Amino acid sequence: MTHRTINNVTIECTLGDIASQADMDAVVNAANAQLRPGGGVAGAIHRAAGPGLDEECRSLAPIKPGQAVITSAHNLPNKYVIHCLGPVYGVDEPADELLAGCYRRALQLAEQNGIESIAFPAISTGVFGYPLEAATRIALGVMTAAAQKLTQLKQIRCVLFQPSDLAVYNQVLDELKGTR
Ligand code: AR6
Repeated sequence: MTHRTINNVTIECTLGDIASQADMDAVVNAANAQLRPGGGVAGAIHRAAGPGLDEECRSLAPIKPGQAVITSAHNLPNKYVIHCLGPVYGVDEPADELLAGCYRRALQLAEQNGIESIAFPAISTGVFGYPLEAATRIALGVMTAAAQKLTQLKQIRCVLFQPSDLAVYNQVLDELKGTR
């Protein structure tokens, strides 16, 4: 697993299913505005969490691109789910700022809730069509910058679904090592 450590915060990249990260306090959902079960990450998270999650989400919806909300994790093996609405590429603008906002807000919610470990999927890079490499630079850029100031979070895991996506994450994380 490729990783780097900044200010005692480990950022790591791995292949896997976001709904099977049993050792993480929190997992992040690539949500839709209504916070309903959908395909991809949202489908996997809601399937594993059970109907209680859908019920809890109803009162928190709708959310806007760039926003994030936190719920309990129900039947998932975690304590919390942080639901982020990424931008639909080519529709929600400025896409880069909205995507960065998702990652920043999720990290802020984690800090406020005493979360020590969190797993992120590659938000917006599936159904929402954000090009993976550009999205990766934003995700890892926010994480590496935020790591300098985190006090609660100790472990940030990027969970990729495809080996080719993991290779891009690893390469960008490697490049960032040279810049800080
Ligand atoms: N674990 C980790 N990564 C996954 C998983 C999984 N189980 N499944 C897919 N991915 P997406 P978005 C990867 O479409 O683009 C939903 O229907 C996938 O390969 O889940 O933000 C919602 O309801 C891709 O790289 O999220 C929304 O309507 C990345 O996760 C909409 O899709 C994100 O893919 C959100 O679209």
